[in-house]
Amino acid sequence: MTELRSRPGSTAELGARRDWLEHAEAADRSEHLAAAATALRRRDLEMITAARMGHIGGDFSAADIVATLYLGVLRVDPEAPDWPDRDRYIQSKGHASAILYAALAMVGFFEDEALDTYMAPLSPLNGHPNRRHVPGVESNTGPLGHGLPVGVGAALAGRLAGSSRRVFVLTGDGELQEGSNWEAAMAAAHHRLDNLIAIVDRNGLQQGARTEETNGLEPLADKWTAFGWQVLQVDGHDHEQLYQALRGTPLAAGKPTCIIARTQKGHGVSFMTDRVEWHHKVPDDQQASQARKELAT
Ligand SMILES: Cc1ncc(C[n+]2csc(CCOP(=O)(O)OP(=O)(O)O)c2C)c(N)n1
Repeated sequence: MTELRSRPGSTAELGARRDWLEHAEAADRSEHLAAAATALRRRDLEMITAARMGHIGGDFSAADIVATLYLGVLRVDPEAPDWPDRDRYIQSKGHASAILYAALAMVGFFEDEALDTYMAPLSPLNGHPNRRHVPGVESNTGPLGHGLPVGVGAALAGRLAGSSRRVFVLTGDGELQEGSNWEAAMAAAHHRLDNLIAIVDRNGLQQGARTEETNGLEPLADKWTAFGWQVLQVDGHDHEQLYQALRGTPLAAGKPTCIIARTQKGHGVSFMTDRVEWHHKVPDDQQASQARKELAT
């Protein structure tokens, strides 16, 4: 198996980008993050088209969140991926691995060309992320409902170690039907984990159906509030809203934060948007070419 190595100079590059974003006008920041998210979607499309496998719908709903986190929010170091005080990003919706890998490559945890091996035999870039094989991956995920419990442990460990690290967990909304999330939510409030931020990719679709038709989640914000969390709702495709919400965490001392990001599955490509079949459908040649055109700007 190929060992993935960081891109030389990526730490300084990412630091400069994060500083630039912090001091930029809101409109410039949004434009920069939007361009990055579109580049991630383009790369993701090529990975999935080449592998003939993947979860493009959930990748595209999360792309703006992932771009904003990696470029503007997370204190991580691509050339020192195990730096103890780094922020932890746990992508609990592990099936959306392609968008995570594309982001890790974009900021330099490994070279872009490794993405061409996505899901190939012996590639470290499996369909579900493996922290032993991929620098920057903080937790193996795939079985839904595990990321938040792991995040609670990481946040508690951070506090015990006296670290200023924050722990961000991205969950799908269908994923919230797993009871383990609610045990974790209860424990996080009990331990007053204000260094823990859950982000819900609220695209309204799961595999094969709408969440509200399968096992309804609403009133979702009230549920998190009742579990003792501070809750914020944002447009999950609005980069400035995402940037301000994510950078503004924790929202309250002594409470974990939940950001409910309203998104669309397949966002960015017209014929995939809010279409349940694009959970894990692979574009044919004509669809891929149409998608490329729509993602060209
Ligand atoms: C415990 C578990 N059950 C079933 C699956 C199969 N599975 C993979 S993705 C998915 C749907 C997830 O829906 P959601 O959390 O809303 O993710 P998104 O729509 O953002 O892709 C399912 C059922 C799984 N990975 N883990």
